[in-house]
Amino acid sequence: MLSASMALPDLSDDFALSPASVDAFRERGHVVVRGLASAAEIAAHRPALLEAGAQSRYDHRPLEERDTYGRAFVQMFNLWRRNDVARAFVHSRRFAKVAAELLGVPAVRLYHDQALFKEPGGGPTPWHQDQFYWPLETDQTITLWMPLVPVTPEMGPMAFAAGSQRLGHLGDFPIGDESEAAFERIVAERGLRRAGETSLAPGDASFHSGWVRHRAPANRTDRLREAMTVIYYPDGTRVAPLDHPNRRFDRDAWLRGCEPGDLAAGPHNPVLYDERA
Ligand SMILES: O=C(O)CCC(=O)C(=O)O
Repeated sequence: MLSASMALPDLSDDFALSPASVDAFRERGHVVVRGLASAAEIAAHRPALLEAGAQSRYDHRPLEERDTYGRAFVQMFNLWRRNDVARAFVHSRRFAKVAAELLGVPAVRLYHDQALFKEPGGGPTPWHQDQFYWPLETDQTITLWMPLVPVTPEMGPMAFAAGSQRLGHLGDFPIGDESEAAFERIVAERGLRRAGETSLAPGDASFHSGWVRHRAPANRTDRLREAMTVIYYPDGTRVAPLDHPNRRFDRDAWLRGCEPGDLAAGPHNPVLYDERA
């Protein structure tokens, strides 16, 4: 097991988030914050994140045998529980403070983390809305998506329907061929602006709202697109009704021990930033 005592760069300091970034996030439902972590900080954490990811991988089928969702990326959850270095990265106060400032809330909790590695030749990530899955009684959810390697438009960076978070929930579409077709139609019919697909350096952060429609193109290179995500919600949020199987799965996986109506504050949902503390 890797240990945090190995002179790991500290990710708890304040980051100077520009008011323009906050405005952009609230308007469009997504924003890129350049240099939230430095190249050196990513280099220091990456080996332990890769190790935790390898331990957490549950689908070992070759790319060709997977469905559309499975071909989009190799998905690995809750790396923070695998080793101290991954925990230090996912629990970063610096990252969490930026998430809280973008949401405009005093404190945020961890929902969960995911490593999303789009393989060489990996398919597109279909259009979807994250919050369809999440039994959280709030619209104020946010995901940090941070590459561990340089990501070019050919490798499948995040893409968005800008401002579409304001339309809220537009139908129960689990991620897959149906969500891709349905949201592609909605984006076209409503003339929503397509944004994103920009190159990112290791440590740049793309943040997006839980209701913004987003996708990612295929990885047309021979390089693995390594990205870490961390999902946050405001402290004080309650668990929403478990009104479909995806939400029951998510409650069992990420909000263990919490029932609808309870505070979403299970043992795996620590407060990662609190301006009142
Ligand atoms: O990494 C991807 O391709 C998609 C990520 C995503 O949809 C998310 O983080 O919500």
